[in-house]
Amino acid sequence: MTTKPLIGITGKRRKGEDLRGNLRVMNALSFDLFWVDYAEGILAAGGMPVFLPLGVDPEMIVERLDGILMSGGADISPALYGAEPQPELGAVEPVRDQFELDLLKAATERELPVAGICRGLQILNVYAGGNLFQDIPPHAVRDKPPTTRVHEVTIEKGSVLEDLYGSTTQVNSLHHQSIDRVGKGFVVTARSEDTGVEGIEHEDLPIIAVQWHPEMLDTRDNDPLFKWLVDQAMSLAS
Ligand SMILES: [Mn+2]
Repeated sequence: MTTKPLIGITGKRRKGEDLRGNLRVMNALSFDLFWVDYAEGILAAGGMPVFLPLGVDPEMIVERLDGILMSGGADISPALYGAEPQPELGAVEPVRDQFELDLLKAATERELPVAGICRGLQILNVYAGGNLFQDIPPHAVRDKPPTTRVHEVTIEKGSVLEDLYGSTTQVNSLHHQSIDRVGKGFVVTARSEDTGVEGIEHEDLPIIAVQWHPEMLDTRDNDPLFKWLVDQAMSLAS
């Protein structure tokens, strides 16, 4: 196949006034922002990254995409999993939350391959009816470079993640939230030493997600998660 599979990548929206170096005349304008490292990981794996602006129609874009990468970012509104906000909750982005839930609805209906990273794992879990711990400080290691592998993850035998990473792997950890109750259809296949959820996969659909950030590690360009997503998407695209 000569055509590369199209992998949609989610981002976030900011006002111009919140962006350094922005012209003041554009303070009231909105900007959609995307991390380059996710796109680089997809490119290295042989895919074609497509940044998804928040205004795009989820059903229409899903018809054109071959896979989706749900990226990291802000905390998810606790109201979406029936919880009250706790004091440690960070700023939430309801427009992004709703866009991503609609995107996942459209993607799962079409059985599109989906990979989730950090917030991406969390929104998949919330989409599936699970909930989150709103603050788990030991995993928010933000005083070291994001390439730093700060804890081990143990991976379930026979899982997709084991196939990709082996039975254990060392990972970075920038998240201050994590999965509490797992959503319907998902199984936990990776955990940290303190038993926190670090990876999930779907029982029937081509969906896997991790709590760490493979796109920030020095192994990014050979990371098996990006390869898995592109390979899955390729079989759909061909
Ligand atoms: Mn962690």
